[in-house]
Amino acid sequence: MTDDTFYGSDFGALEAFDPELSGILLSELERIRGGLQLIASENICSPEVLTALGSTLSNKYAEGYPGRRYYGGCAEVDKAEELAIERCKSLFGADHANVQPHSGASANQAVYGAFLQPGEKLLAMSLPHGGHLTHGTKVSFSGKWFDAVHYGVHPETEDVDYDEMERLAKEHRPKVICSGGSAIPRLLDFDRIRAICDEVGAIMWVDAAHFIGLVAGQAIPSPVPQADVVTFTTHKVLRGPRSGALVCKEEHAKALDKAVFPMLQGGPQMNTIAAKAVNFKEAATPAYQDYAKNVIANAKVLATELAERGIRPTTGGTDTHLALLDLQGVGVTGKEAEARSDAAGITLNKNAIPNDPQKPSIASGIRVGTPSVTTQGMGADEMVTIAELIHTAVTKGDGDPDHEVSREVRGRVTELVTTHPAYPR
Ligand code: DSN
Repeated sequence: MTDDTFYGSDFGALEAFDPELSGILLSELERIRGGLQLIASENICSPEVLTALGSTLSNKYAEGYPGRRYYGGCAEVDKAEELAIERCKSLFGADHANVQPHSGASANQAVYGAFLQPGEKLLAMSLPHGGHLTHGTKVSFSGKWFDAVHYGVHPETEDVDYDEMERLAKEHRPKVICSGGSAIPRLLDFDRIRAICDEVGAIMWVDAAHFIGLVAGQAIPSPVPQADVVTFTTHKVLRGPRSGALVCKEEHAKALDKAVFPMLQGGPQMNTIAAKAVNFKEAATPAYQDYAKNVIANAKVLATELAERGIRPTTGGTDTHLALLDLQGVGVTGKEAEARSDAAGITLNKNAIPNDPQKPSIASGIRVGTPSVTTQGMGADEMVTIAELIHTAVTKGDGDPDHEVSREVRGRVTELVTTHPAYPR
């Protein structure tokens, strides 16, 4: 070991000291490598991001903001956070960025902290129609402490019902209108949402957690010009560390910064902030822009191919990285489909579809996303194969890994991930 050995990525030392835990880390790596990862909210971040995450910046307490900390010794972490902030602002053309939220949920909490008093009104997409727990559901702080009203999707198009959003906005005069969610396959109409917010004097909050990576890669329109505040996670299509961030208009910077710290969080995770800086640099490259476009192209092929096999994408398809699939036509529940896919080496999740007759723990749908398989370099041909494998596993498998269908599909999955490996050796 030389003086310039980098402390923070010595896996051999961990293996020697703690074979039990290092074995789990290796098994998880093999799990990622061994199957198809189709969870729409996951991705395979770079070794460079992992290196920053596993660095000595993890040790540092740095409550406060760069140049205004409550601890000494912050000169280096200040530089890391300043880099992350500048890169984030430049990537999204934003007035202001806060890179301290520990997660998307924390970034969302900051919006409540900055703009709403307990009991005040929020208008957001309903969870069963594709929203998010932190958008005012009763089981979350957001629905317990704030008065949330929800719009949904249009019964015919299954896309966001902007007329309902407008009607409810005029009726309830919410202080904040939230758009975005976890299972919305179509682009949002930011001009229309801005107009509705202006009509009732509401703050326009876009939770862009799912699609911010597509915005970063210039593959879809950005909400930043219209929105007062945009919250997001950094680990989905964006492909950074598991974390959150927000960007906003200058006039809201102070209130949101105060809401993140000291209102909600203590010491920021400086190693994760460093990893976000690396990620923002990666996302500004032409290679990442190609990636973002390919993510969408792949999702469109996957949705079309599944539709041809009788598995119907809600809204008729997708403009983004994900498709929400209605399994009622093939007579399988989301829960069964998730288990059958899992047994065949395909990781995806059951998901409620709009007006789902099943309870959420069973669900009538599945959600599939292409961020990870696109990172692995898969393209249209592989999407056709994946659609065929999902269809086979879901309609002919039984959830038993030893079932003939599970074994056959797993064999084909192995071929795909062997030619397109995650974390190539
Ligand atoms: N759990 C995330 C997702 O899967 O979309 C949202 O928080």
